[in-house]
Amino acid sequence: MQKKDTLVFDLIRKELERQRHGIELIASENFTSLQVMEAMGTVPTNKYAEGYPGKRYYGGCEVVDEIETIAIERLKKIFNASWANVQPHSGAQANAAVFLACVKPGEKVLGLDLSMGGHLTHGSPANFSGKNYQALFYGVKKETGLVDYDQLEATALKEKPKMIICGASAYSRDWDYKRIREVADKIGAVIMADIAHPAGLIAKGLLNDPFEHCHIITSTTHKTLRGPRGGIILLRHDFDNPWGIKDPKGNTRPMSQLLDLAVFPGTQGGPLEHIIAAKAVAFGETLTDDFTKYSRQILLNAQAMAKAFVSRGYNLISGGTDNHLMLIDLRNKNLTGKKAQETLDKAHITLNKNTVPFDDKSPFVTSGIRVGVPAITTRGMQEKDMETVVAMVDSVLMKPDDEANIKKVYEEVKIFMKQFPLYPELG
Ligand code: DSN
Repeated sequence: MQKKDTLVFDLIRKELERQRHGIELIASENFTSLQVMEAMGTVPTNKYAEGYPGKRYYGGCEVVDEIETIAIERLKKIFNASWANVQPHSGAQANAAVFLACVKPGEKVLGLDLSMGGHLTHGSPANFSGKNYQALFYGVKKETGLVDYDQLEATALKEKPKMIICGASAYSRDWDYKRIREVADKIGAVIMADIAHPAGLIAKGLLNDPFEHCHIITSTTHKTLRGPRGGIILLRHDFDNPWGIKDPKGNTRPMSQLLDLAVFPGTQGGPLEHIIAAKAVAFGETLTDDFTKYSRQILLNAQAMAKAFVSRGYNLISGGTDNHLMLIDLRNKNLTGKKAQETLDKAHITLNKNTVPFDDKSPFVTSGIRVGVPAITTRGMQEKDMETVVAMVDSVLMKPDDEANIKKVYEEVKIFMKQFPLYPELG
């Protein structure tokens, strides 16, 4: 019998304990259900299934065909979509496939600047999207912290990018998708909306619906959607390709076919069918009333948390939040994001440093932190608990060099989190 690899499994156990004891405020993280995790560790991982259900390059795909079809159908139902691809290994892979399908190397794309809350794959020079394409950016307005749609429009009309990208990693407000569509229509651009962060809230109709106005939607599955780590691409309307975009052989095809080809064989080989099985389970959960309640609680918690921070003199970019996260400028507290992250880590409170718009510090230091509530909401926290969490965060940040206080908060966090058990079935 094969000997259990205790070196690795002991560390996995240690990670479970870390997750159990800490307050998780990283806006992009969440805790999947046990059945989602269970599905990830199953035998479809052994199967090669290049292609799509009913059209694979390998034999023996009849069962994974059924699994992938369930994932697709459930996902379409969640978002009232007409087509979905559940194979992207991550959000970055989903975005890469959309770029490959819609833009030729060297052509222009327009996205939200990374330093203003955008994402690496929306044109950052460090990423394929900025290296292979000519990336242009819009930002947020200095006075309001809101997306500068006037700048977006002016840049789009002047530069005529082939694709406009909306969506963000660190933006706490809802989007005006209608306005973006009006701009795109003036120049014949495709719109890709990357809804990785707020997808679960959009699924439940709690934020504006990007599908009404944006041509292509991408997302991850592990943030507010609370599924396994992974990516997806969706269309509500299978555009008959008015842009005349061609496949690699020079044929004009519907957008759904161009995107399928861009995922496989364009950017990926064999799909991760065990992860697709877990996506199917998670999408089943998303369709339940319990998930509706969970998503509403995210919004209530985010509002309560924002209020608690503001009442302690924290400077929230844009003054508040419409979604699951907030971005806090720490300059009035004489702290960098780096110092805040590192100090809170010692107290077992996890979040990430983040640049704030018009930051004067580097992305390694930053002037801000990003705080999100999806994970603590999954743990069962409600509005009243936000006050407790913010009080602990504030206690650490106000005395960042007071090791005794940090230790005291660390102990308080451990006791507090016992009220919100995580995976008790795992012993
Ligand atoms: N890294 C993710 C986040 O934290 O928002 C985005 O991909």
